Order: sequence, then structure tokens, then C-alpha cells
Amino acid sequence: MALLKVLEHPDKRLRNKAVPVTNFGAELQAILNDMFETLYKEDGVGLAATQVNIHQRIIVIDVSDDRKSPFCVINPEIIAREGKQYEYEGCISFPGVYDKVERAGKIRLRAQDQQGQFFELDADALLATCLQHEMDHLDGILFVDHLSRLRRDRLLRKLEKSRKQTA
Ligand code: GNR
Ligand code: NI
Repeated sequence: MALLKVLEHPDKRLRNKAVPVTNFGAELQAILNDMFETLYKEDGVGLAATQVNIHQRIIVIDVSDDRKSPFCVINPEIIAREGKQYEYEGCISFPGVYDKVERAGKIRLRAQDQQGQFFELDADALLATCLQHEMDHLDGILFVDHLSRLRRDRLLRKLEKSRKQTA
């Protein structure tokens, strides 16, 4: 097991587009273990492989309060979306800053599990937000891309300011 380093804005590698996983062997299982360790250490609800400089379509999630319900989503596709929600989001790659993002309220996902088995998943509320946020990462899209220019500039200035204070 190893803790992975999380890329932070403005690292250009956060803009890479991840490729589908085709091999569900030992190497993937090792990546998943390391991603879960990193997710819990960073206290996140989700982590996309792109954030740890692994450009494959892999997401790990735990939205539970007791942090004991890990699952992974590999090669996900949204097959249905319904309604809208507008909720605060943060991102481990943008430490300490938050803003509201509009997302679909409910989604149905088709994905593969760690053995490569296909499954479908219905999600709403935080899980739906988180899955859409993580799937964006796999395409090099960041939550700030969904904000107005004004709100994005304000958030990025705040990020710079908080970095100078902790440097
Ligand atoms: O830990 C996280 N919390 C969060 C809260 C609201 C909406 C999305 C998220 S995802 C974020 C972890 C992260 O950056 N994943 O890419
Ligand atoms: Ni994120």
C-alpha cells in the first residue's frame, strides 16, 4: 500500500483525458488499494485516478459517514439523468475553496467493478454530485469550469491567497 500524491491546480496533468481500463489484473487491484488509502487520508468522498496522475478511467468513492463503505467505479457511463441540483462542491485538487455547481439531480450509471463485471447504479443527492464530479475529472474537466467567470476568478484568487498564508 502507498499513499499517492494528489495533483493540485494549476497542474496541467489534471487536464489529461483518461483511457478505459482493459486489464483487471493485479496491477489494477494495487492501484485501487493505493487510491482508497489516499481517499481516506485526504478525507474525500471520492477520488478520480487523474488526480493521482494515473490516466485510466478509475474512481473510488465513500460517501458514508462512518467511512466504511468503499466502492469503485471503472469505465463509467451515465445512461440516464433526471432533474437538477445546485450544491456546494469542493475538490482535493483545490484545497480549502468551495462553490455551488449545477448538476443532474439523479443519474443512472453503467460501469464495471474491480473484477470487470458490468453493473448499473442509481444515484441521487451527494452520491450523484460526487459521481458527476469524478467523471468530469476523467475527462480533464474541473468543478471550477462549471462556474461563471466572476465566481471562478474569485475562487482562484482565494486559493492563491490561502496558499501564500500557509507557505
Ligand atoms: O471530497 C470531496 N468532496 C466533495 C464534496 C462535494 C462535491 C464533490 C466532492 S468531491 C471531493 C473530492 C474530490 O476532489 N474528488 O475529485
Ligand atoms: Ni475533485
